[in-house]
Amino acid sequence: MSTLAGKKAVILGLANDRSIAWGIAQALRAAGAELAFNYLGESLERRVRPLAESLGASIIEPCDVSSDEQIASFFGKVKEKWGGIDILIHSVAFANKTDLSGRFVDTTRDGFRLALDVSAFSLVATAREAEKLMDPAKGGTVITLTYYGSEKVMPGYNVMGVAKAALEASVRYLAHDLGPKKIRVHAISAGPIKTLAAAGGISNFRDFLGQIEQRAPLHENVSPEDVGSLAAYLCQDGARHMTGNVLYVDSGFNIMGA
Ligand code: NAD
Ligand code: IMJ
Repeated sequence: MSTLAGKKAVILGLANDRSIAWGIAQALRAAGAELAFNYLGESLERRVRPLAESLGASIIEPCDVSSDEQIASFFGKVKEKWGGIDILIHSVAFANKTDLSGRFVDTTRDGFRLALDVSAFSLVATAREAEKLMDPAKGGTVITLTYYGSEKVMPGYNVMGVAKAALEASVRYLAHDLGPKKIRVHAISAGPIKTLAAAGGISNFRDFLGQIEQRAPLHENVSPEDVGSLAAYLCQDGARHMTGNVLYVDSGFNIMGA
């Protein structure tokens, strides 16, 4: 069943084979999509290129989303090679490690700016580029990744929680702007998954995984593949009347009050 046959998807945020972007890439590819990837810096290029090539990717180019020039040059190359796109996956976040422990009240201006720039504004900047490459007759899909720490306090998530709140609000405003062009915008709120961005020195990460097993209705942790299934669903025609949502892949954790 090739529900995404002939669709062209840009995937931002692949780092390695544990990345959520990898689960999404595999699901989109399995549904028949053609894939383009970015990488951040040369050391990640060595990891990203073989993974991307194994899924037959035709475009693998650098893009640091904190740079307008790199965003322009990346999407310029996509336009050159493909002419247009149908799907944008935004799976990128960054904050200073020092801002992901201790007290949120101690966040510096620069730390706040960095987290919001890379983790929230980058969706706006890349959605704007995607809009130019999407055909308003066919429409398109933009998907970003978020976390429940945007809504409720998760100790240590700190400035990233504030960035995710801005990201989720951006999804709604983008959905309003891009709706007339049949471009649908969503955030997938994933439960904790042990990726580079999660293992990277977060001391009590295992406690968050344990909480899902103990307290979530489904008592099981989620995987990048679970997120990929929903992303593939949202990109196909059957989801054409959905936009602006935050959808949970968290074993139901978010519904619990105690
Ligand atoms: P990951 O480390 O595999 O992916 C994060 C990606 O962001 C990396 O590829 C990294 O290169 C990229 N990145 C960071 N700064 C960048 C920049 N300036 N320019 C371009 N790329 C940059 O980790 P992941 O867990 O797969 O994270 C993907 C997304 O999922 C993030 O938005 C994260 O907040 C979100 N998320 C993760 C979890 C989790 O528990 N792992 C849960 C919910 C949501
Ligand atoms: C991250 C920090 C603290 C608690 C956390 C997380 N919990 C979860 C995450 C409970 C699930 C992972 N997550 C949802 C993220 O969005 C992570 C973003 C992130 C991670 C790092 C680690 C390394 C670094 N900077 C980072 N910036 C953003 O230097």
